[in-house]
Amino acid sequence: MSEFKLTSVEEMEAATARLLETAEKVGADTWQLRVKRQTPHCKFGETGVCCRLCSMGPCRVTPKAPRGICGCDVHGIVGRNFLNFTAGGSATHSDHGREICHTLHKAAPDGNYKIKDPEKLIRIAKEWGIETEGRDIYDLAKEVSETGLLEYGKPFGTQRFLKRAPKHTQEIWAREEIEPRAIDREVSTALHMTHMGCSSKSEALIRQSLRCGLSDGWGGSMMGTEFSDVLFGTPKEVDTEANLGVMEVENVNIVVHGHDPSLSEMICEVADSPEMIAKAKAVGAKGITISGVCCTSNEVAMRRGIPMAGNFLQQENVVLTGACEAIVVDVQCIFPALGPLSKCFHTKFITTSPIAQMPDSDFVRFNSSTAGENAKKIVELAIDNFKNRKPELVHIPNIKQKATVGYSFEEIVHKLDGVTNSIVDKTGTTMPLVDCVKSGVLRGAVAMVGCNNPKIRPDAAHIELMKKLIANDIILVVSGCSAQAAAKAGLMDKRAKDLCGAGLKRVCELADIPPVLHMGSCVDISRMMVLASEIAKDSGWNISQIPLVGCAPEWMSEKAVSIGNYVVATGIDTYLGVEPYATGSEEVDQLLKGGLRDWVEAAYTVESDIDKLGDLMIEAIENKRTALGI
Ligand code: XCC
Ligand code: SF4
Repeated sequence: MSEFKLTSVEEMEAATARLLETAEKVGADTWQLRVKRQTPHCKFGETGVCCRLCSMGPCRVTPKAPRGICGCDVHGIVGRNFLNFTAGGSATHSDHGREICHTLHKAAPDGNYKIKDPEKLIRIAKEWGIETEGRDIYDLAKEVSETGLLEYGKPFGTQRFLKRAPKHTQEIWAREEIEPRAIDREVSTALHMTHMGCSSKSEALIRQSLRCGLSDGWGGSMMGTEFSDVLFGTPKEVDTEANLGVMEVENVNIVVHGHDPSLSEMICEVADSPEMIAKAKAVGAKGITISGVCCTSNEVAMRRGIPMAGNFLQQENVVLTGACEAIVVDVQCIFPALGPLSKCFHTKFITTSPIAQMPDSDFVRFNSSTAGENAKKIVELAIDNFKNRKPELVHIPNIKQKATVGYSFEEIVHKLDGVTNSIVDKTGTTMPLVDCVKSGVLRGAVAMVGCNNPKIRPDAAHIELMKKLIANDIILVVSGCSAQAAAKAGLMDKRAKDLCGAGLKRVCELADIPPVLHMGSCVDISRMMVLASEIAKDSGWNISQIPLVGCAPEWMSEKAVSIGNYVVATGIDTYLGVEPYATGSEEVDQLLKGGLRDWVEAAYTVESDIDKLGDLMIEAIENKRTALGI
């Protein structure tokens, strides 16, 4: 085996710079150019003080004009904007979860979608009080998915999955009146509250932001994760690779991008068939390479070991290689720029969802009853396109790292069993992890998630923070584009244990894991909620007492704010590298960065100096240890 060395951010930037030369040659527009044209950003927008919720406006608050025309003050305007932003994120994640419920409903023994993890389905059915004895598994899937779909609009009660949380957390949610009811209701209530002439009290708006976030994390996202596992298998440890070098010059390259595994799973399935491979060979390719971008990539990497071409701000790079026959997208985080960009190359930009339709794309409507045919059509389009490559534009950066991924909650528990050496049987629990934290072998954990954002040097914050934390014996659970940053750097290679402090290194050796554990896509942050809950139950600590913090150093999307809200509302202090648009109101800002602690025992910290952000997290973890007396 060759010597292990991390890929530096500089090396990644050099690879990008080379691709940008191609962009210039073909006259392509790239995000790097658009950032320049958009800078500086609008200060009113950035601080959240602009309101355009009615046509008397837009109103923007300044010292000279402290209220909108309706009389709303800055706290109301900033609070409403924050709630609106959250509602957008919650709706998006939850609608993804709903699609998965529908896919599960369509599962059939002879259909496009089958059930790969029946045990998990039975476990959820029992959890929800659904009769399982003697039932046909597909019949059960129908009832469970229908029950799941009702979680979106049921007239009474609260989310079923809330019962997974420790008692103390459930009591907080009840006390603070933030238990999410039906998922769609929380989004509707949010939009109702922000309508002209409704709520303008910042406290009420932030409270609903938490509730709406919780309906995502403990509702829609959690169903998205759980039912994806039922359909496509609960992730287990699997080896893969990451960064642009996973694309293969002699193969037909299909890049899957977006979020919903129903599409990408089917593409992988079809592309693997002897029929398609023969077709690829017939056009002069050696085979077919599927790789991924963004969370869809995480989904298929976690379950199939499909390589990850890159994360959010690398999506244009895959086209710039000149070797991408098709970039196939479903929903979320897809740059509309891919349309015009693909026109500068031979690449087919294939949109598939009515929810994400874009100009300059080929629309192949994807639908769960015709999924097999749709996927076949897409793969064939890509194969036929191989001959249209322009050889003079082809350049795939020779840059990739090995990664071991697939750490679902179930897999983490399974791996932890390897660490157990006590007389008392602790298998099947998080106790080995708790013991390591108690003894100080591990100082704690950070859940690092989220996107890239050009406001932060791409990937640098993720990677530098991870390096710093593991050197301090802090283990990482990661998801989304943060996970891909880690994988590209090499931090998911088990050999990265050598970069850890002595304690974490020992844990990695005993459990045979890398120090940075890939837990999946953005909806899979629900896995982290389950992990935190189980640690709390096993240890007897409250979630807020666990030496654990959340972090999104390069976040950008509405979904990220929804996530932040449910992570904080679950009792986990959360550290951001980019300000949410809320600094324009001292009241809202102080609530988010401190006041929330009185409600849910956790709050936000925002720090754009990344090194300082790392220090603050380490300090918080150490403080939690001191408070526990460990
Ligand atoms: Fe999107 Fe989920 Fe953000 Fe990446 S991390 S840019 S939301 S793909 Ni979730
Ligand atoms: Fe202006 Fe009030 Fe209308 Fe907002 S709701 S645009 S602050 S008048």
